[in-house]
Amino acid sequence: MNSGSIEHYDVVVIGAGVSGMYALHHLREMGLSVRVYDGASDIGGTWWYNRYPGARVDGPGSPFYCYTFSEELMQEWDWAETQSEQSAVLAYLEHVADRFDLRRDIQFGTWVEDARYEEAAQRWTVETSTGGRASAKFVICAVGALSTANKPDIPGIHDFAGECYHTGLWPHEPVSFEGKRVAVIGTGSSGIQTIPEVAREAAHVTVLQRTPQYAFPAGNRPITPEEMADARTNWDALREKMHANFGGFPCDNQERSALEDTPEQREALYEELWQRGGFKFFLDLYSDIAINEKANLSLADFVRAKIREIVHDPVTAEKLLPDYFVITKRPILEDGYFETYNRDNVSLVDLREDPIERFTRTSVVTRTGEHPIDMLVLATGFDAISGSMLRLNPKGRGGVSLKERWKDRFHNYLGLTIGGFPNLFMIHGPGSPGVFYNMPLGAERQMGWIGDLMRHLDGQGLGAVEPSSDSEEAWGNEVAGIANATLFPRTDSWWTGANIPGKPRYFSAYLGGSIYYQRIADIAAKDYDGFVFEKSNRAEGAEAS
Ligand code: N01
Repeated sequence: MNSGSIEHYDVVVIGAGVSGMYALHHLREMGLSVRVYDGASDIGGTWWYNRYPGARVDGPGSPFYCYTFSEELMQEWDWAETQSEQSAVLAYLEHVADRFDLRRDIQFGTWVEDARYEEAAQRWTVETSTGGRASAKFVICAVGALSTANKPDIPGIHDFAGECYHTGLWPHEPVSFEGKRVAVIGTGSSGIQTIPEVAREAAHVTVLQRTPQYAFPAGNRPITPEEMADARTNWDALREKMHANFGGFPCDNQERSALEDTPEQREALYEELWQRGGFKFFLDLYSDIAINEKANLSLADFVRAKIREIVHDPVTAEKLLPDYFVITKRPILEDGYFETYNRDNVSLVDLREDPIERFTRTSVVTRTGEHPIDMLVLATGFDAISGSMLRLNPKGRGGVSLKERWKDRFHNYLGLTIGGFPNLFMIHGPGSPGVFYNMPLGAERQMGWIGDLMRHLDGQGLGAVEPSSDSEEAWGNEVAGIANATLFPRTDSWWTGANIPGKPRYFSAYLGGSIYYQRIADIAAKDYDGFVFEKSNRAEGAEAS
């Protein structure tokens, strides 16, 4: 494959996380030559990086947060707990890499520093941090929806001389909190998983909270051998159910409005779900919690009452009460988070009334005082959904960069393709259900669709495909239309880009996973309606591979 200083492939895949790993497997099955690049030293993506204490699957969890493409894989892998810890998910992904011999086509420790479309050749050229160059007809961006760490720019933060860690870039060596005064910024999923773990060891934990959050009991428990056996026996039916479900999990879609029930009936359901715990809380809820303000308030009030009940100190409890529409920020699963505030070694600073002014070498200074600290944990999240694509910043037709193209809006069609960037595909990009869907299954389904389009191109002697600007605009309107019928866009969140200063602010994910997969299948069936194709510039048989 190496001709001079440039290597030729059919496809370059960027990222060896859950999506990139599947992309590699699928493309190989199609008989294509593939090179995968990843900056990390092994597979896993998000699961490789996010090793902070308490990191666990905080979605519907095992055994259904997994690939579905291989019956054998399902049959042979045992999951121990419903909310698998990070090391268990990584062990599973390592098993997948071994079983399908993925690593031989992955170049680790390698960042793609430039990806550029060569219009005459109808190919992409990529340049890497290790000095390599590769050319490919197709590029798949499996760069992760939650992988570009958001590090807040707070005065003096770089002067802080103690240990400082971001949850999404956690060290591989053990971190000890023993006897230390630790400040944690951030109370999203990562912060809420980390804080109780740190508090168990540290001398003192100061939680610096900007937005109080609704968090729900994780309900983590062992998966019994009978449950695993059941899942295996009924795998085909469960997989079918996953395909039909809104979020890609084997659950029934809910159709009942919260307002059909009396307040007592609602309370009883919320209590039952709260006691059971787990992400199924949201999947077994009423259908209109994220749509109807009154329905939403009924659940928000329920959770606020729970926080008041759990947290002993009423002043602290009051600071912990969220005031946005429940579920309109990513729902969080917790394990002893609110109870942590009953410990003597934990204090809460409400940054809305007492903001951070600066860091010194040894402390964080807020408006009302100075907090001496030995360690700072940044649980401040990610430049989500679009951030990793922008970090890659491919250059499309005419050398136009993605940063230019996405200056005001993340233009795309089907969440998979971008006008002006022929033959480049995204997995879990803006405009797709991405983070609103079971991500391994979503990666399989998106990659399957992309693979079919590649086959279509090669079968028809076509050299390039990209969406028309009309289809991008119509898709953007469809995504916005669905989102605007809900309460989601009315809350500042990483879903709306509000966590990153200067980022275009709007809700960019396609809500309604199963509908999305039907939509993209229908478009393929209509000869890829909305796409513009270009004949191959190469003489027949001259395709490099
Ligand atoms: O990030 P987040 P995360 N000053 O953006 C605060 C997935 N996940 O890493 O809410 C002060 O949710 C910010 O405040 P605010 C999951 O989908 C999965 O926790 O913006 N505070 C917020 O409290 C999740 O939703 C798993 O006002 C600042 C926090 O930092 C997603 O990843 C585990 C600040 C960031 O919360 C992201 O979760 C963990 C500033 N300058 C996460 N900047 C598993 O399944 C930010 N904040 C294992």
